[in-house]
Amino acid sequence: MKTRIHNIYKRLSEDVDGIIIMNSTKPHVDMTFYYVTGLIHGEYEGSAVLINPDGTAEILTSVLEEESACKSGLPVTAIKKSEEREECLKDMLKDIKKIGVNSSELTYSAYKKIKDSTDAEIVDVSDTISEARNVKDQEEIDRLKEAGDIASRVADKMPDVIEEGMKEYEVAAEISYMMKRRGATGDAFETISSSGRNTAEPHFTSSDRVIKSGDFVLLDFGAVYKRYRSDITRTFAVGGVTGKQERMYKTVLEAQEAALAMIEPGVDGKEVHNAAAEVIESSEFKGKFTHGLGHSIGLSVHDGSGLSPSVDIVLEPGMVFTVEPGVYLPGFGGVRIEDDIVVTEKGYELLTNASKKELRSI
Ligand SMILES: [Mn+2]
Repeated sequence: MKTRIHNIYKRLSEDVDGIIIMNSTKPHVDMTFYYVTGLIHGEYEGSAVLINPDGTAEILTSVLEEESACKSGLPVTAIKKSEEREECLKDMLKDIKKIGVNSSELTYSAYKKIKDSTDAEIVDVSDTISEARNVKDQEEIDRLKEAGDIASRVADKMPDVIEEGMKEYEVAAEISYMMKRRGATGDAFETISSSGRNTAEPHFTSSDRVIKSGDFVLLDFGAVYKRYRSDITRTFAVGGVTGKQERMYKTVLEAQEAALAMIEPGVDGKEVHNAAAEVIESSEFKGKFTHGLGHSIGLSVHDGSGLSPSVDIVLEPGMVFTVEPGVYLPGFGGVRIEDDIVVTEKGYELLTNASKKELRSI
């Protein structure tokens, strides 16, 4: 993991003597902890890792997770009683004059613990950490591919699973079970399993609504594989496809294709969003694409960046994003098609590959 630590340090705009990643209680566990240690198993609540400019690192954790933490190959200090934590932290930080923290994931109470343990100047290096994490290495890409593959295989099975009369939450439960049967350790986020008019709400999650003929069914879900996440959306029609449903689907698919065609190193992320937005804006569904085109994804489902009019980013090989245009008609329904991609030297590669050419009828 030395390379990852060097990647963070080489992107810093001001020098620091160390960077401390400090976790609180779940969900306030900084995924950067896993990024720099390479660990997969363990919760690491209340744990910390200090990373140094020379690429070395040391872990502070509880006895409970000592054995797991040692798998990183890094030096581990295990705390037996919580009273020891402050002394251990003081000792860890004793030679440091200027220390970096990841403010976007650090709770205020963890910040106070750091402040009470050192006289060092504390600086925020969260932008640098986010930039470093945005460019994935091969091991990360391999895991993202597996996470994408698990979700894609489940997406392709869904038309056989969904039946009229099922409730939205039953479909969500099937997805979760099917992903786990294929090697996922969990859902990448709370599954969106919406039907009928609920599909017009982009972040609906799921309800007890019964799926019936004439509905759209919109499924947005992802798998976790070795801590890395996928995110895919497919939309289906129930009991045949109407002309309007077909036109919505075609427009969204065309928007996604226009965006994908833009993706290569050196391109501004806003242009990728705009390519999709232009297709929708020049259609009968003008004004109905109401969110950014995509977000970066990795150890977190929203990994710190995105393809949207409000984010400044120039694409580099190794960046991973979702590409997810949608059209939402309140009271009628919505269509979204989402895939994950990795930017390559020449363009992009899809990490999800479920079929999408046609609006499939269930
Ligand atoms: Mn997404």
